[in-house]
Amino acid sequence: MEDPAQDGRSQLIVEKHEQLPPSPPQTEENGSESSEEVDIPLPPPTTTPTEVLDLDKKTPDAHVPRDPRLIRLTGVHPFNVEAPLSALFNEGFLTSPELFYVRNHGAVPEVKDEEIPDWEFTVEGLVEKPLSLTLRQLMAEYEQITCPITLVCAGNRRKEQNQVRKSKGFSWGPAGLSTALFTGVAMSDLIKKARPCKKAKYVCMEGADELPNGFYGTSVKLNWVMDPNRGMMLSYMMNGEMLRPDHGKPLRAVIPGQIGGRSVKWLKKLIVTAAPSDNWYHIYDNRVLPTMISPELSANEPKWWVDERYAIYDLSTNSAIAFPAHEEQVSLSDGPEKYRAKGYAYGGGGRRVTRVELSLDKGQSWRLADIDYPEDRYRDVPDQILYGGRLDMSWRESCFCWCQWSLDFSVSELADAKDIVVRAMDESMNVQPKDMYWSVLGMMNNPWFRVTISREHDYLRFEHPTQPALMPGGWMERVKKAGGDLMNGHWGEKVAGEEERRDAVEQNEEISMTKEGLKTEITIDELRKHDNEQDPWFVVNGQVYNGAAFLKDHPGGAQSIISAAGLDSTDEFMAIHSETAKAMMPTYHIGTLDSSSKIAISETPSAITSDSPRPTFLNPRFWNTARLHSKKQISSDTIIFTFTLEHPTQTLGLPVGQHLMIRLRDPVSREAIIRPYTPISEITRAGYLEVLIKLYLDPATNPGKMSKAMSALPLGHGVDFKGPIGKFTYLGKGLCSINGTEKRVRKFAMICGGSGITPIFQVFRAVMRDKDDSTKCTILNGNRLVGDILCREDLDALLKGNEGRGEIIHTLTRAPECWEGLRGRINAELVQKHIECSEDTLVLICGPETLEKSIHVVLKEQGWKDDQILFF
Ligand SMILES: Nc1nc2c(c(=O)[nH]1)N[C@H]1C(S)=C(S)[C@@H](COP(=O)(O)O)O[C@H]1N2
Ligand SMILES: [Mo]
Repeated sequence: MEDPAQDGRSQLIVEKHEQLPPSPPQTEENGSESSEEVDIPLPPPTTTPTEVLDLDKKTPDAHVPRDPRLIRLTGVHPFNVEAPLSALFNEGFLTSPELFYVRNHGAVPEVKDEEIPDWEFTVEGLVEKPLSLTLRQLMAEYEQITCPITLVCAGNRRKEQNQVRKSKGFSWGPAGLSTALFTGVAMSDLIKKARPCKKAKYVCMEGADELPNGFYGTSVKLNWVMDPNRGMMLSYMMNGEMLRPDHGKPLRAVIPGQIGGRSVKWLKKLIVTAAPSDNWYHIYDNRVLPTMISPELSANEPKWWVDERYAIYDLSTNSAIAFPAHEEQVSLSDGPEKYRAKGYAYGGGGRRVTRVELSLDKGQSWRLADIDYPEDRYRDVPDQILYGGRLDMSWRESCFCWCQWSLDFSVSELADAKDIVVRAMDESMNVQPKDMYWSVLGMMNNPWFRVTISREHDYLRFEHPTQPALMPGGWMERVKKAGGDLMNGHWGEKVAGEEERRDAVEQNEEISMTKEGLKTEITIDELRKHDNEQDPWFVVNGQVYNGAAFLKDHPGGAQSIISAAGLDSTDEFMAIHSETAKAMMPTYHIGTLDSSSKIAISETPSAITSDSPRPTFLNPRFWNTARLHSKKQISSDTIIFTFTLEHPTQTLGLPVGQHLMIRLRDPVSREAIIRPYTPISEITRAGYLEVLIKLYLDPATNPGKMSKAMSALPLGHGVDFKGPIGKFTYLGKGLCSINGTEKRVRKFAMICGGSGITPIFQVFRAVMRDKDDSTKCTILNGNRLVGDILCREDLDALLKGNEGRGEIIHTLTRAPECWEGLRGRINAELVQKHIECSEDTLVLICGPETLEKSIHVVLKEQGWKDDQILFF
């Protein structure tokens, strides 16, 4: 046999592969034909990820570099991801491999580049001539073809099903599909060569990924494999590059027009059989069981799973709206008059999408959208070799790819509408249904895709049905929270005569914050006159309060009241005050804003706009926006979020010891989520801000709102900050300012736990950095596990050269055996031993409420006075 390495084609492929990142794709002409201009869509620019993300380092996929933009749908591992819908759509017809959705049932098999040509696979079972061959042989001995194909996971859009009723599947948004130019060999060529026996009816496939229930495997029908119109192939190349690890490196099946689950990756075996695959994943995955089969029934009666009629092969007709995007805003006052809605559609089994229709009146009337079928452009060009394979399209009529639709609306008609719905129809007049067909695996979800429109101030706001994964947001969640029944045939909107679902409505006792009988009306002009320190008036929920009498006693410091003077501070107030604090409010209530002032105040700009760049970022009275630059996981539940400030030379403007507020909006209720944090980045650092945040995401303990919102925050997204706040400032050399009064200390006793270290860290760092100063610090840091100790290396580094001044004592409640430090909680004994009560010592405490309370008691017993103790 000829040495395959001498073959021009495989040579070419290897060359291509070695150029990393790949060069922009080119087409190569077929020797005999003259070169002609090609007018076919070519892949978008691509950057091969080269870094293994920190997240993946502790998983079996620690060998796979990935793109951080992908949204993880099943935690960190296994890797199941989709791109943000707009990012996917904006890539155009073809998707770059790094944004291509991934569905991995388990760990990615590791295959080194040099092992690629020797990858072995077999064709066996009911065949006369079983084959065993290498990828090198596949590339050298068979005809190579290239073809654009869209893969779609059967779970695409499943989050909508999960909103109606939890299915047995994780929550895909509408970006569980991607398109690439696949190069390889027609599956039929191999099967023909192996010569199937008469009884043969199916081709089973098996991958190299070993899972809890065996290797991943499934089957397709043999007569479809042999049908050129079905286009099934074995592929090793995607968009002109060898397959990347997540997509089956080095060899996979590509089964066009059918659900992605049939396109087995890391392909090792083709087995020709008389019956469908008995692989566990073929039986218990990729099915649409009848709608009345509940999760319980399906678990108790296995017969539902083995019924081949419920197995999914061809995709169903489907479509979605990409623009307006979720939470997109369109201005009513100073934007263009037209808005172009855009989205995608696909059919199943190679059937063409022949119309896409949109409605602004819930389906009473429809308009035809324009459809662009980029796939057709490959059929029109002369025969040629693309990426070493013959572009195998000129004769094909099957449509294996998504198409893009668009339709122009006037902004005013959008303003009059409540929603936009889209539906697609294929060439067999198969149209998407209005209502969802719920089933236990939540697959093949394809009802009309609906985006709601709401008018807010002078813009329109759009909401998609859901957001992928556990990300909050979408009208389905909102409707459900408001007690709507999503399956009532009207997307959960109230219809006349329908009973409200009481159980779903959250009912909270409201605490009254107004003085009974008080009728005084106050205008915005009067309010604004009181933007001073002597008589600070502020507004919460349209009510006016005078904070003067409370300045000294305010636990958050006088400054935060003064900062709110003359302003509406509803969001911050409601976000950070306890019920006890709210109950105190009637005492300070002095009147109600009159109705025109209420409107005026809600239009107060939230940030000062100025032309010259501001030297410092924070402003105590107004919110300013910084953009999320990156996230770095530093422990199992703690992430450092880095934000970029407005310009590279801007500093934060936060004195040591003070805090800032972070504001995010709950995407569903638009309610502001505001929490105080102390950044961990250097106070003097320009251009950036780093905040360490512990995330409480355990579904068992009701995930925190802020945690959910922060973890769902995409890179590049804006977050609002305001500050500084806090009654304590460290001025340096032992000098502190507490509520405006200066005090000199010789020693700080710092007691903290968990993420309570962050404000302590700022002060500790400032003290330790000052080399010609004698101020001392002792930190008592209590945690559960070793891994829970935050910033440990940074803390230790600060001790260097400060022997005798700084001391850090760790104690763990769940220490491993090898732990040499202290064990147990921070208690009276520990405090007594390490912190001596003295006039010139100040205790700083920050940690969980239980810790703060118990330490307070301990300190009082040991003779400390309240003015020596400061709670951060
Ligand atoms: N070996 C193997 N093949 C597999 C899978 C898998 O987990 N293991 N997942 C399947 C499913 S359900 C889908 S939707 C597609 C996804 O292909 P992609 O990750 O390249 O997008 O791969 C299919 N092939
Ligand atoms: Mo899938």
